[in-house]
Amino acid sequence: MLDLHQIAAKMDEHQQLGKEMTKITNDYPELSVEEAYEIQKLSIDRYLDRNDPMVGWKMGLTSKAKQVSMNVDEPIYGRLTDSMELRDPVLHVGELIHPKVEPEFAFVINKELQGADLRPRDVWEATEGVYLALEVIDSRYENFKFTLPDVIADNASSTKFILGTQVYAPSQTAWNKVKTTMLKNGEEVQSGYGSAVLDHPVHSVRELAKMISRENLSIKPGMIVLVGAVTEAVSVEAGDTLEVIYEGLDTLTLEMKE
Ligand code: 0L1
Ligand code: MG
Repeated sequence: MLDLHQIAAKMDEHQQLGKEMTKITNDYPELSVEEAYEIQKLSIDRYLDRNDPMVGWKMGLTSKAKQVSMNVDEPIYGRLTDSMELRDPVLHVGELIHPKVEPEFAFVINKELQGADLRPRDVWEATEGVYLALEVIDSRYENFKFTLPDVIADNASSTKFILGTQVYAPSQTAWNKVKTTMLKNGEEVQSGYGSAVLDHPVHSVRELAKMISRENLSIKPGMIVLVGAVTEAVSVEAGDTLEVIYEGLDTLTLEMKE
């Protein structure tokens, strides 16, 4: 019998230990998206019980290419907690399974955002600032292979993230036009524009508010929203250095260590 609490406990254990597991849908092929979001919530409740509070949300599958590859027509969301935020730009890969890094933007929200029909200006009015950000994703499933309910239950592969030092005024930049280039050990590996995120990152925050409103949830003041990847994610291992150039703004660097 499907026991969401039991699956959430297992998910949490594998996330904490950085330990691979087989897909939930191998045992429960009928697992629904709604049940998967419940598993996600129950597993994150366990973080909260360990005094690891929620600091924000992340959006995933925000590029058309990723949606097509997973045969879905809407993004997914995950929950970010304090322990996921790196304090220094160093990633210890020994604690992880098969980490990948992707460039993102993070919106910091200072006014509650709720509902299914927000306008871009509602989001801008509630955005205190925008940070450049890197997200580390590390699916708990073997070979990074999963179905939609699996990845939702695994908190949208959330693992770690880091924000740049500088905060930008939301109106300073056309965030959809920011060119982002990722160098791994000095070699260009990916590049893209902010428009890869649902045409404009602001739409990602609107979409998040819409999706969580189905559970009567809202984006609370003080929350961070990682809006989604600007380029494909890049696999990393100990000894690698990633530099991500956000043209006209700044460069973020991440060092991979054992
Ligand atoms: O942050 C992301 O876009 C990841 C969403 C989950 C899919 C994946 O792990 O590639
Ligand atoms: Mg991401």
